[in-house]
Amino acid sequence: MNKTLALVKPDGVQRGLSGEIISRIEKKGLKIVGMKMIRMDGELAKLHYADHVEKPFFPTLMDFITSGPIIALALEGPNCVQALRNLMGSTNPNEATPGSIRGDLGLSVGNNLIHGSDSDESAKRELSIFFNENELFKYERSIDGWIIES
Ligand code: D4T
Repeated sequence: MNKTLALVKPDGVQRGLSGEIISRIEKKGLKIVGMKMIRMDGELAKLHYADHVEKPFFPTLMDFITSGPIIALALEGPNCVQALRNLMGSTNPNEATPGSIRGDLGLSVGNNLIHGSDSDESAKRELSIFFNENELFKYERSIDGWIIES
């Protein structure tokens, strides 16, 4: 089964929205197979956002993402990368569809509450940054038959 990485960003934790965000992920049917609270440092931020290091917004992004604790989630489910991206909504909350996390809860691109891997390849790379293999759980949920077509 495919996996993806979600991060509740510092604004989500500070605003007391971690529960709301994680609840939406759980209600969708995605299975949490790893979860931890950490504070990213500059080195981790550069590794995670390697594609953005040269972008003009990177210094602001770096300050923001290292400004407080985040919650990292390893998620599993069919097409979980796309499922999570749909739940999140567009990068800019002002363009995100109502009903999505960013569309409902955010107002600015620099404070957009949640990260989700954008491809299976990125998910693999990013999960290995935040989780060791032994921190990822394998377990069955009795409700899986009601969520996942066999
Ligand atoms: P992440 O990577 O955080 O899930 O967001 P997205 O995948 O939706 O968007 P992204 O990689 O293009 O941007 C990463 C991160 O940078 C912030 N950002 C982005 C910003 O502060 N200003 C900007 O102009 C852009 C494009 C928001 C998300």
